[in-house]
Amino acid sequence: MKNNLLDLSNPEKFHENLDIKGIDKNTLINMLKSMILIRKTEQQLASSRKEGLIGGPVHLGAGQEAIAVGISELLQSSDRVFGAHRSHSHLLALNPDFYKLFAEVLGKETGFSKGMGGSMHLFDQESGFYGSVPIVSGTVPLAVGAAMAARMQETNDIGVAYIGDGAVEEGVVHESFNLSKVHNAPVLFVIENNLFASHMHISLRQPSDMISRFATANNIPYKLLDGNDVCAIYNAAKEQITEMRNGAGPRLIELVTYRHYGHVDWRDDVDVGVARSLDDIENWKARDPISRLSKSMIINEIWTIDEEEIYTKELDALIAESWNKAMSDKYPNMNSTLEYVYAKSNNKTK
Ligand SMILES: Cc1ncc(C[n+]2csc(CCOP(=O)(O)OP(=O)(O)O)c2C)c(N)n1
Ligand SMILES: [Mg+2]
Repeated sequence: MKNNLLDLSNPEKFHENLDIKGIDKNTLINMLKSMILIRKTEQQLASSRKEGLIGGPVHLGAGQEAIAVGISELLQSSDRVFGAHRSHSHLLALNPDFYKLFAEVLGKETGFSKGMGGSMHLFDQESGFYGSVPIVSGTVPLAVGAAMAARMQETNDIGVAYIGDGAVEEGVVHESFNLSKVHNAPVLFVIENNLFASHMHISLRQPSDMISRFATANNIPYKLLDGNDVCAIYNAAKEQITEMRNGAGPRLIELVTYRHYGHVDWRDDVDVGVARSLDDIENWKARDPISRLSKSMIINEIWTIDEEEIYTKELDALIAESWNKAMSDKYPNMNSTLEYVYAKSNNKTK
C-alpha cells in the first residue's frame, strides 16, 4: 500500500500545541466545551453499555471529536447534515442535548427519534441534522440531493456528508462525487479517515491510504489535514464553506484521526476479534484533540485549568442527572410503532 498520508497517519507525530491565532476567543471556548461534552457523553454511554444498561450496540467516536466540532462551528441550522453509524458527535456538535441522546439510545419516547431509532438512527431537523443510518454510505447521495435542492431553492445552505474511509469503498460514494461535481452541488464531503473499517486496517483494503485521491479524480478541490487539530479543521473548512455559500460546487476535506474505542461498544483493544496495536492506541491518545486545544489555550492565557475544572464538574453532574432521568422515562406506546413509517399526506386520493 502507498502511504500517501505520510506523517499524518503516524501516531507519534502531531503532538505539539495548536496554532490558535486568528480564531476568536469565544469560538475557541465553544469548540473546547463542545468536544469535552461529546467525550463525556460517550464515556457515559460506554460505561452504561458495559454495565448492560443499553440494549443495542453503540459505535463510539471518542478521539474524533475535533472533526464534527470544527465543521459544525461554521454551519447554520438551515444546512443539511448527514451522518452514519458513528454519529453521536455529528449530532451533539449541532445540538448538545445529551439527555435526548441518552433517551434515544435507551429507546425512550423522549429521545431524538422518539425512541424508534437508537444510537444509529438519529434525527434532529431543527438543528439541521437530517439523519444517520447504519447502512454505510447510504446517506451520501442524500446529502448531494439536499445540497442540490438548497441551490435550486436559491438559499446559501450547504449539504454536509460525513464519510468514513471504509464507506468510500461503496460505489454510491463515487457516483455522489461525480454527480455533485457535474451539478455544482454545494456539498462538503467530510472524510473521517480513522484508518480502520471495522477490524480491517486500510492497508488491507485499499492501494493507498489517502482518500482525497478520489477528489482529484473528480476534479473536486480538497484539503488534507490532521483530524485531531480542531483549529486547522476550522480554518480550512471556513474557506471551503465560504466558497460554497458564494456559489462554488462540492468540496472535500480529509481528516486523519483514530478512534479510542474499538469498532463497537466500550472495549479499546479488540476490533471484531482482531487486536489493534496497544502502542498505537496509547500514542493516538497522546495526540488527543481535546488536551491539545486545552493546553494551547492555557498557554495563550485565554483559558485556565480552574475554568476547565468548573466546567467539567458541572457537566459531570448534568450528565449523571440526565442519564438517570432518561433511564426512568417511558418507552413509546406499542401502538405508535407504525405511526412514523409513512409520511402523513394531505393529498387524499379517492
Ligand atoms: C452497506 C454496509 N456494508 C457493511 C456494513 C457493516 N459495517 C458497519 S460499520 C463498517 C465499517 C465502516 O468503516 P468506516 O466507513 O471507515 O467508518 P468507521 O467505523 O471507521 O467510523 C462496516 C463494514 C454496513 N453497516 N453497511
Ligand atoms: Mg474508518
